[in-house]
Amino acid sequence: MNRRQFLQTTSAATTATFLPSCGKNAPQKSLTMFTWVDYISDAAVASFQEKYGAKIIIDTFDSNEAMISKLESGATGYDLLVPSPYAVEHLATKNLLTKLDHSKIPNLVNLDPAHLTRSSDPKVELSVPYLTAPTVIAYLKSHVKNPQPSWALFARTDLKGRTTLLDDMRAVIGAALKSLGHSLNTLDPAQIAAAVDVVIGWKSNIAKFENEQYKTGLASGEFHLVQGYAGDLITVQQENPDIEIIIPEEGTEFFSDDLCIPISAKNPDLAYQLINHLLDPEVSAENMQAIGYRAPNTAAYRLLSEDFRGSRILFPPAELFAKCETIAYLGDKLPLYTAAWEKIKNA
Ligand code: N2P
Repeated sequence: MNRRQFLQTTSAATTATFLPSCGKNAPQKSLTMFTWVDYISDAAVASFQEKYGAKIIIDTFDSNEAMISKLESGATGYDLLVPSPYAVEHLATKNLLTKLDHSKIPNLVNLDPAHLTRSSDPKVELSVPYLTAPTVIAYLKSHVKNPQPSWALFARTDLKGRTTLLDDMRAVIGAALKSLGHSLNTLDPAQIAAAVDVVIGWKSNIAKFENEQYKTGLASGEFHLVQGYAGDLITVQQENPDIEIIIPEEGTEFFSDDLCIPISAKNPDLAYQLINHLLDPEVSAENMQAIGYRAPNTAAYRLLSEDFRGSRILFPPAELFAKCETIAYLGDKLPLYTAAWEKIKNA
C-alpha cells in the first residue's frame, strides 16, 4: 500500500506516528499538507525538513471539488491546504479556514503585487498565493496536423479516441464558454446551455475525462491531444520534445492555488513555517523550475533561468493574458454548473 492509499483510508493525523523509515535521526514533528499531485519539489520538502526538523506528510486530491467534499465529510488532520480561490471562498463560508497572522510569514513581502491586485483575497487574510498557471492544450506535433490554436481542436474527429479533457467541471465548461466567446464565470443559463452542447460534442471524441494520467499518456504517445494544467505538461515536455503546449486564442482559465491553514490544524506553527519557507526566493525559484508552475513571487522571478522566465505559457504576453480569467466563487448560483456537468456526464 502506498502512502496515498494509506492516508485515504486512515485519519491523516494518526498516520504520522506510523510512518515507515523513521530512523534514529528521523524528525519527530510533522505536518500534513493536503494538495495537488506533483505540486511541491523534492528539494523544497527536503530543505524544510532539514531546517525545521519536521516531516512533511503529503495527501493529495485531484480537483477542488474532491478536496471540498473530503473536508466537508469531516476529514481532519490537515495542517495546510492548497485550494484555488473559488474553493477558498467556499471553505471560508463554512468557517473552515484560519485568519492568517502575518507576523508569522515575513516572506509575504516577496509576493507579486500585480497578482495580489487581481486576487479575491488581496489582503492575504485567509490564503497566501502559492502557484499560478493556465489550463492549456497540449498535443504531439507528429500527430496533430495543421493545429489551429483553438479549443476547436477538441472537435477534430481525426483525433477521436486519442484526446482527453480534464475531469474538472469548471475548467471544462469554462473552456467551452471561452470557445464561444463568453466568460467562464457566466451566470447566463443560455450561455451555459450552449457550452454544454459544445462539451457533449467534444465528449464524443475523447478517450476520457482525467486529471493525472494525461501527462504520462501524452508523453508515451497514448494520447495525442489533452487539456491539462500547464506545469504538468511543461514537465513532461522536457521528456518528449514532440509535445507542443498552447494557450488557445480564445483564452482560458488562469488558475491560482493558495496556501491556507484549516481551522482544525494540529500544527499551525509548522504550517506557517512551511508557508514562509515556500515564499523564500531561492526555495520558490527552485520549486517553480522543478514542477513547472509559476509562483507569484517577485523576489524569485530574478532567480529564474532565462528560458523559464521567457515561457509564453507561464508569463504570457499581455494581450493573451487579458483573455484569461480566474474561476470565481459562485455561491448559491453554483447549481447552474453542477447541473450542466451532470448533463454532460450523463450524455
Ligand atoms: C496538478 C496541479 C494542478 C493545479 N499537478 C490545478 N489547480
